[in-house]
Amino acid sequence: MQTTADIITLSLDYYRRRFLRSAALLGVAAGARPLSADRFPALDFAADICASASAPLQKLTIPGESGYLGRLAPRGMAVTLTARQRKDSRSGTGTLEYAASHRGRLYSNPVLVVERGERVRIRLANALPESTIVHWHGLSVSASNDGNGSVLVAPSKTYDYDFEIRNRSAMYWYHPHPHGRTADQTYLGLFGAVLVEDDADRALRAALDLIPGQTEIPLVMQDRRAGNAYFPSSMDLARGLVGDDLCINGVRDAYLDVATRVYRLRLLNAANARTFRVAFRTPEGSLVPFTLIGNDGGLLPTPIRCEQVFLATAERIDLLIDLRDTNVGDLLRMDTLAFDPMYAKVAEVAASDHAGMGATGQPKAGSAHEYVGQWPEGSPRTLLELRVRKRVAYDRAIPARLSDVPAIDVAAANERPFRLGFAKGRWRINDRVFEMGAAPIEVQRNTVETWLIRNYHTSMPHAMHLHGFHFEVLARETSPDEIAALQQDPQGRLATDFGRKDTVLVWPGESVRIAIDFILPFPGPQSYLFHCHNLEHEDGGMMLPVLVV
Ligand SMILES: [Cu+2]
Repeated sequence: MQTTADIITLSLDYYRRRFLRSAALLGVAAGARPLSADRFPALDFAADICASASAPLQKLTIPGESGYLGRLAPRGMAVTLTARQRKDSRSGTGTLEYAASHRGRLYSNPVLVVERGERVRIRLANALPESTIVHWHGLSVSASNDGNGSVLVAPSKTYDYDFEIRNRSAMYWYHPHPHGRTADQTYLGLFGAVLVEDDADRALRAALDLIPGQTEIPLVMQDRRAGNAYFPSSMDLARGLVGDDLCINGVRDAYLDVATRVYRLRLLNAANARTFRVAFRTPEGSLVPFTLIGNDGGLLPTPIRCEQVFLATAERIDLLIDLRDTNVGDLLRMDTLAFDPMYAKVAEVAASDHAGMGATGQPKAGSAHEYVGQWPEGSPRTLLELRVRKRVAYDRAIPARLSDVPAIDVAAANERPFRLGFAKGRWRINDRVFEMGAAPIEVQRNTVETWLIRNYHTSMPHAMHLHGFHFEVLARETSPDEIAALQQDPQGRLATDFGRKDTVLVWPGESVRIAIDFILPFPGPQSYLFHCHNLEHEDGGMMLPVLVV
């Protein structure tokens, strides 16, 4: 299905449109910045890379009760999120933000803390120079509250969301979803988290003496390049854009002071495209096991002892790291381990395309400039350094049971096949590229379906996300060896596959079968989306409309 010619023709028109719109969002006159090979003058980013390599680590910002990623509990009050240009641009946060003011406190990209069953009223105010909309990633809301991009909010206009929290306790998140502009706006800094709380979550906190902001810490992760601009190359559009530095909670290259006890770390991968292979290591490199307790859909039924898990774009993991056996002065590193990014086919062709341009001097489709990354996908890096500073007494035990997650009854389920692949310059689902208003996949409400998502062996990994519904991963088949080595059960499932999910990474050559209960309390047909959450793929049309009737 995929040919060299297909990949080379990643449309220059498509790329040029992206470029001009990005320039517009940055307030740059498009005509003043020609599309040329010197888009990234070498000195610019070389200087920044040197600085970050030699600079000491910075203290991690732990979100507090205001400010960047501050915890904002609406408790029935309406909250206005203003999408706008940041006034105090820091290198780790991008240039855009969701600003909010609540009970006299100011927030930037607030973490909304809500209770299961709570009614939430949010007004999105658009102070950007272009249209936007907010998608509530993982929340089961009606189509009009989902922010699926069918309705956009024009500059200086507002949009009102009003929904009930129907989901289990977990870390959900929100980000823009205007089709074709999602990658730009998210990369430039528009994202935040939603923490849903319920009895299962409170029981865990009580059992382990966890205090949010002290021993329970959200880690909102995004990889960024030097400067504050989104200018993907043709290769970036084909593979997904990966940055050169990691920012956690808006801080580049961070460390965290800890004590000799159990910490709960809640990771959100808000990167456009990067996958992490999360592990903990001593400075000597030995792996230190941790306990996975949750994922996108909340707490797992039981804790799982792990040495490593993959975390794809948009996925979340909830983990416990036990530091009781460490000593004051010890270091522990949360790393991403090396892995094969499995996009060799696209990479080879895009690279040869670029070489061809150099040889002939003639511009070819999608080769307007190339970006030489400092942190290629799959290469190892320390994400966060934990510095043991204090000895404390701690004798709590991790509960053996975390939550009840009943299996979805698939006895009467219809199976629906999906194929992920590449043709004619675009990533596709079932050979289709998304178009607004195109015929959707139609699903009967209150029925159970199984979806078999098959990824071509010549493809690359795709993080598939369904709006509006959580699903159960039933099985992984024909997984690549690197993935199969991490299987937890005969169905080929990984530690992160248990419980419920809203995003699942499907590797090349792999088939993932999921079950979805399309129970829907909202009247009338509701339109959702099924798409790859690699934001460059999504904006390029790797997305299908799903209509639940
Ligand atoms: Cu993809």
